[in-house]
Amino acid sequence: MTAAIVKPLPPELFTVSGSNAEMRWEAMRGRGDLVPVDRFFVRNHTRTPLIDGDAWRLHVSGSGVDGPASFSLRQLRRLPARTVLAFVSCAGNGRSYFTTQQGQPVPGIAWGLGAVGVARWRGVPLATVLRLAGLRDTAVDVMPVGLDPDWVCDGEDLGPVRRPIPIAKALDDVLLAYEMNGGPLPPDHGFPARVIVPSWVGIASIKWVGRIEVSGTPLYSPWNTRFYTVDRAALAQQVTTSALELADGARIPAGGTTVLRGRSWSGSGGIARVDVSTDGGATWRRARPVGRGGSTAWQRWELPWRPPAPGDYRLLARATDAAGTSQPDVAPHNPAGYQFGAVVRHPVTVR
Ligand SMILES: Nc1nc2c(c(=O)[nH]1)N[C@H]1C(S)=C(S)[C@@H](COP(=O)(O)O)O[C@H]1N2
Ligand SMILES: [Mo]
Repeated sequence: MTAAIVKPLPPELFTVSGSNAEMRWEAMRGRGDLVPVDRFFVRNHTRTPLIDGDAWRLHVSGSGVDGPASFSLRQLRRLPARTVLAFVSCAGNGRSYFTTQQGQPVPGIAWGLGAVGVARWRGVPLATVLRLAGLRDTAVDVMPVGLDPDWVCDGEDLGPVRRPIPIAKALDDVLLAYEMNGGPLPPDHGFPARVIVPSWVGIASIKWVGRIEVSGTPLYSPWNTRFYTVDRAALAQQVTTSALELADGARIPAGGTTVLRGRSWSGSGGIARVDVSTDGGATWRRARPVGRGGSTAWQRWELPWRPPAPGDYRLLARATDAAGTSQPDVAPHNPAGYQFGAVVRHPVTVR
């Protein structure tokens, strides 16, 4: 039996939990916008399938297209390509803070803030493929279906991982990606092709797509009815989140100036500003933006800090999105612990 994740998972880059691997934030310290494949987080419901790209075909069918149509990888590569810099961020990212910061136990993978990554994705706009399959103007939902093994949950076979996207979003900025950071999509991230749904929760970005159902009536799967929902509504845009490029409990040298670095991202149109507190939230200073940001990626930022004395500190970063909404102090509780978007109190030790 092969491992659930194919690529190496060195402990200095990842925290592994079953078939999932979280990026350690210190692994991005001082780096550019892109998370290299060797440290990009992996969320697998089951395991990474090894797919033969030459034999693979993408099938598009359903009542929302004239089709059926099918495409080989070579055919997709010959279509006009587009590139997008976008985060993939699990809806459960930050889940452990419901417990550690808010005293609310929640089930599921106890992610820190490392179930997120930004990559440069290249591929065909999903709109192009849908139109080539004869998209009808009655289409309402588009559901990519993964080729990974069926997911069995508490003894119940829920079928392949799949989740519908409303037609308006599918035609807007969704990409059928076959490249990541300039190379072919790696097996763990969806080879030969995955969907990238910019700004949305990670589950929308289905990996290893083999089939796309296009329907004139609303589509349902356990992933938009039972999981990745809050109050029965399917999660869509990811919440605004900030993370420091530091380990939990990182040691910061006393007696000098340290540059604090971090990143913030938002599913609602990018980051307008980031404020940082080094005194537990009493006072705030505006961080300096670094690099280009962009509405579907993240904004890097930095702030010099001279700790006044040795001791334990809590570092807080609060981002404000393009609409002027700032991260709250408390994330709204929900039973599955999705979308922890509150300001995280990051412990460090100065000595
Ligand atoms: N086919 C398939 N697609 C999938 C998943 C999966 O298990 N199977 N996991 C989803 C979830 S929950 C997330 S957060 C992202 C993670 O993408 P990554 O592993 O490339 O980081 O993929 C999504 N797409
Ligand atoms: Mo996820």
